[in-house]
Amino acid sequence: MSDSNETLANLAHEQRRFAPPAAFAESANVTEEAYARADADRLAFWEAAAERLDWGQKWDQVLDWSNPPFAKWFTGATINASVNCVDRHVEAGRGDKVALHWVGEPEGDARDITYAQLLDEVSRAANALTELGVRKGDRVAIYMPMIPETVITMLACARLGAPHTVVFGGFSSDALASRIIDCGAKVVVTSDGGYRRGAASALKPAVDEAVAKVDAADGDLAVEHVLVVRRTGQDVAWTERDVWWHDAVDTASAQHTPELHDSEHPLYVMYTSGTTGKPKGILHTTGGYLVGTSYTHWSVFDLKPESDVYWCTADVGWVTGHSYMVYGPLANGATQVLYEGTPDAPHKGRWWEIIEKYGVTIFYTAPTAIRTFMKQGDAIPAKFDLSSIRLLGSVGEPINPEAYVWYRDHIGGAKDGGEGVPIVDTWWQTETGQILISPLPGVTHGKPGSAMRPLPGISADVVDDEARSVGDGEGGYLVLKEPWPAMLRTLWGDDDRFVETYWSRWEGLYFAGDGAKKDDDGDLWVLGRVDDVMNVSGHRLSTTEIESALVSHPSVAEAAVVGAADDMTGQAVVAFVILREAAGDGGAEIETELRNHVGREIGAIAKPRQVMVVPELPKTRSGKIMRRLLKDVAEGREVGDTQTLADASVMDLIKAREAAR
Ligand code: 6R9
Repeated sequence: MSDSNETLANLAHEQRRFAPPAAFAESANVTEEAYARADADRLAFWEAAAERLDWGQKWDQVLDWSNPPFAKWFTGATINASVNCVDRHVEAGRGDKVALHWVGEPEGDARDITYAQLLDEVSRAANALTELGVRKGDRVAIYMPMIPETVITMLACARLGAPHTVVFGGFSSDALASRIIDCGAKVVVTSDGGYRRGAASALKPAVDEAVAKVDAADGDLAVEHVLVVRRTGQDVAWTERDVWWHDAVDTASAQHTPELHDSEHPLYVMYTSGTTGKPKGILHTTGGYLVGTSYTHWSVFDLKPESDVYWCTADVGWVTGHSYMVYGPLANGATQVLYEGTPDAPHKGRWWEIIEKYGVTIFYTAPTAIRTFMKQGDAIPAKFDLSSIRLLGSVGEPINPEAYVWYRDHIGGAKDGGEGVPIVDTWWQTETGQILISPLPGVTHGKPGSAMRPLPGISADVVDDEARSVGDGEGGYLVLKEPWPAMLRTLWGDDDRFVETYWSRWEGLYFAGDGAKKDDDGDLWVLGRVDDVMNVSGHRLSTTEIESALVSHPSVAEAAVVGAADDMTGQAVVAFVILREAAGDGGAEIETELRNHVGREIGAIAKPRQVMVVPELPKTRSGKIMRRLLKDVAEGREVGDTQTLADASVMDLIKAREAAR
């Protein structure tokens, strides 16, 4: 990717730097010392992190890397993830502490759950699942809205050693069926429905369809039971394999004696969003995963369990919901918010209202959400008291510098001369299980758009086509050079595909699939998937960079850029933009103005051939733009598979806009 350097260099003109506030740095959980300690002895560093958890048998070996790329962490040790997330806090006298401030979408529908109550509920659910025939090693599929029972079911499965697979509630019955079949789940846990955008939506019908598809599929697989939570009270069809949660779980005993599992016992399978091809079942195991997620949750978010109120807005059907809503925070004994609905129901200030009400101190969300709020205008968050916030996080995509600065100003208190709170831009993947690249908020200064440095104990680098480490100011591929505790162990049932997908490009290196660059200070900028790199007249251009240039224009809230086939230039830049509300329809000259703006920011070569103003962009539930679909529009093709879109109607809106041009 060396020919991309001329355009990559443009990002380096970002000069803003934000040092950690002095008071924050003084009391931070982790200081500079951690990097030196990890550099001196990486395995001793992770061994010390493991001491933060409760184990049965201790390990013989921290890492067994004798059969790469198949890692084993904390070999010979035994542990129970559910005990670490629940029982041990109750045993330590913190049973009355709130674990979950659950907030339903309908106003006033909320429930606080203490660690002691969580222990009762998880124990009951573990007993009920046992009663339904779930044994250690069996798989359980979870297809639920964001309600406490979802977290309870995950922890109950972990307690039994029955790996769960959570399928996002917005996915179709086909997607659910293919996941059930791939991992051979024998029980499905669901609800009648949930609340989203002010209305009750249904879930059970999709489960019924999926179960019928599993029955009809080849092989002897069958879903034995469907356990159903009554959330909305809507009518549901009922068969003899269905069981109500309130019949099975509420009546079960609240005493459950957990078994310890091997450190490498499977904890869960998470299917990646599957933007192309058959979804991959990412397998995470128990001991190393819990070490990696709990340590990074404590260090990156500077969690003070006694005083913080933490809120991660991710859906539990995404890996962030697993690592930084369930396992990391609960292992650390955090108090957190769990919100069922969408940010705009019943009004656009709902998230800020929740922050004010619960005094949220640490807030973790995605760039796509931040850009939506930018679009709606500064006045909405300004109506709420957000002064409790002391740390902000971002995950899921590169955060455009403008979005970073807006986040810091309007949510992090830096507007009107305020000091502002640290922002952690956290890079990681479903596969990595834990955050790998991020500032440490009491140590690293923030640089808008850069994820900065690998965390202590992590060996990441940017390399060229020959796997040579690139110099400062140069771009290439993001790789990991050493194993880390929460790494995926394989793809469920497909070791060959695991090796082929992640470890075959260069000997001994994990290739993350992302392009990145080192700036002149050696800090890392993740530029997005390498397949998002365009080639225009022989120049390599990154979609992220052009998108950031567009978002830096005062009229633009969001942008997605694709490379469309072009007779003259090979590929041409086509941009889709959403305007800020204050910009109205942008006026007749908006397209020319935005093309010129990109020309000024990056260079004439990056000027879009075409700029389309659209009302929405097609996104997966985790907020990633599905550029593949936009490319279909840009190249005038029939739009491909929209199965994993959070909202499938978006493509109709975009096509209608294109037709009206
Ligand atoms: C946690 C999660 C992983 C891909 C990853 C990269 C992108 C995530 C990012 C980021 C730039 C960040 N990504 N965080 N890019 N800066 N802070 O998102 O997992 O859904 O598996 O996606 O997301 O492209 O490779 P997952």
